[in-house]
Amino acid sequence: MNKPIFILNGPNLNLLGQREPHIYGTTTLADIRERCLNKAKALGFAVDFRQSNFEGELVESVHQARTDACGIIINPAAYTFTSIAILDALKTFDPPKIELHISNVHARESIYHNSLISRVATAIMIGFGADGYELAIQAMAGMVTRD
Ligand code: CA2
Repeated sequence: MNKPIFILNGPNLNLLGQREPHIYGTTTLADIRERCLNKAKALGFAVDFRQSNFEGELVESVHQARTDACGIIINPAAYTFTSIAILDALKTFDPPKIELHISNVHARESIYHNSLISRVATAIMIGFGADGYELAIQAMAGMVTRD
């Protein structure tokens, strides 16, 4: 049995579906979690799905993933553009890591253009809305199985 895929979500994503539906859609994070569990199960994987508004907590999840996860899918939200701490933590995680954004960050204001996390991501999933999570799980399953 594979180790679980860690799916890590950054600040404010707990509010998904409640504000700015024109950008982030109407799906809640609880809905996304449910969809992720089902998608992973169908592919023979487990998922450990987390959200935190705290940078250090996300760093600690990455540290835990070093021993407990087969891969990381991370939507770092605003920390994408600011967090050298998360970048450094991800550098210590060798298996596949997918950076994910619900919205197409490149079509938005320039503050959303320069991802620090992309420097170390194995792959990037951007702009597919909530579906991006299931697409990333599919891609992750392929990468982990090939490795
Ligand atoms: O599109 C994404 O997934 C983002 O990572 C979301 C972040 C944003 O800073 C990134 O540039 C792109 C923001 C998440 C905020 O989530 C909210 C949810 C509901 C209402 C307001 C914000």
